[in-house]
Amino acid sequence: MKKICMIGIGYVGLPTAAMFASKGHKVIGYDLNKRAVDALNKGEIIIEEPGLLELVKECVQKGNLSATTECPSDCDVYIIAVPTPINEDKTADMSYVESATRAIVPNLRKGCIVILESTSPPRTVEDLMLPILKETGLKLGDELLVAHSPERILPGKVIEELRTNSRIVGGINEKSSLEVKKVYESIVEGEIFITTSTTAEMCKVMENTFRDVNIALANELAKISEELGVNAFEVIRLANHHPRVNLLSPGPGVGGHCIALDPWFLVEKSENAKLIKQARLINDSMPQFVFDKIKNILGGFNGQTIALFGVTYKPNIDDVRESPVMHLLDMLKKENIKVNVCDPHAKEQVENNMDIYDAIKDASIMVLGVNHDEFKNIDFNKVSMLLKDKNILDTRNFFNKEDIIKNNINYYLLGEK
Ligand code: SAJ
Repeated sequence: MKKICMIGIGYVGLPTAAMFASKGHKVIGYDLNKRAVDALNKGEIIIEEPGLLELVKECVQKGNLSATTECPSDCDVYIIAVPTPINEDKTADMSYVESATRAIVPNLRKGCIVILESTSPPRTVEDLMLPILKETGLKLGDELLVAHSPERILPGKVIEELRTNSRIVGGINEKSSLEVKKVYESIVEGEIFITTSTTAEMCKVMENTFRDVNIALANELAKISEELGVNAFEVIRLANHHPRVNLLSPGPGVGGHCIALDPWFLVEKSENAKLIKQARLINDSMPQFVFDKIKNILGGFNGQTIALFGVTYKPNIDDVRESPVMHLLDMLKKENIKVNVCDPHAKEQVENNMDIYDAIKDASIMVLGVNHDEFKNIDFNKVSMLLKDKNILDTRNFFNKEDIIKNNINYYLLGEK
């Protein structure tokens, strides 16, 4: 059993730390966010993730998991899971990785392991971390083992995916890869593949880029379908019966702290990343596209009320980072209209968060931004009575069209004229 320091106890670091602790390792979370540290020490969490609270509580009670705002000095393994956001100019902000690496330098001794989990532009371990780690005076790859092992967990299914997903371990040499593989073997049931640190970095960024480019294709299909008078979702449903076609779903854009950001790491690194850049721009254009559609349906903005349902970046989570519906909300707020927001998950993230039917009251349109489960059984008869002008725009193909039309509400769908 190892003593592990998890640097960063956010969406990735905390569940990973808890997972290691549940297997008997002694894990200390190190984070500058005092709120997160205090919560963890009480066996509480400040994010929403199914199963995480129970796991954290159990590990804290057993004494295997704790947190601190000071970098601990006597650990065997240091795992860096800090944010890698992007700057205004779309270049990577690597300051958190850099300061985390600097913070551990005084604490590293012979035999220690350093793992970068944060998604990072390819060559980060080689070009940013190794020069700093050299300051320890330890022989890298021999006395100090270093690797990149990217997290690939899907928010909402984090606990399950941490355990069952396969994992890539990219060491700076074979000895590093093999030792780091052993660390993850205690929590990962999936296969663990060994490669170089830069290949591992490239794999992670390409996985999210693959998804971004495919979503961009679906979003472009939605735009073209509106022009040509077809229903994009019907096209996708039918085309996906082809054995080698798997079109994804259009929507109000791509959010989250991963897919909406990571492809820019490649754009920054290479002028050849042309398709990747274009895909990013297409996905980023979707809030404007939805905004224009709403404006069109209403015949312009002049003091109406809009009921906006769901603002998180995807369903059934509380995360609003890079959420395209939050961008849409900001755009709508600048107009001469009132926006009633209803999001049962983003309780604290939006002001005046309303209940379902309070939000609809006197609105001229109900816009579905995110398909949370709570919106599954909406009573459209009641909605019809409460709406001032009877319009619904579904950006996710989530509502039952017949039910809406039956209740004398105009039905509009993203990807259909
Ligand atoms: N989206 C669409 N259409 C789709 C699918 C998704 O518009 O057909 C949108 C969602 O609404 C959301 C965004 O894309 O706004 C991203 O959601 P997601 O569920 O595809 O992915 P994330 O960002 O929650 O998690 C991704 C995952 N990566 C891949 O699936 C390749 C996850 O495995 C990674 O661990 C995670 O990024 C990460 O941390 O990098």
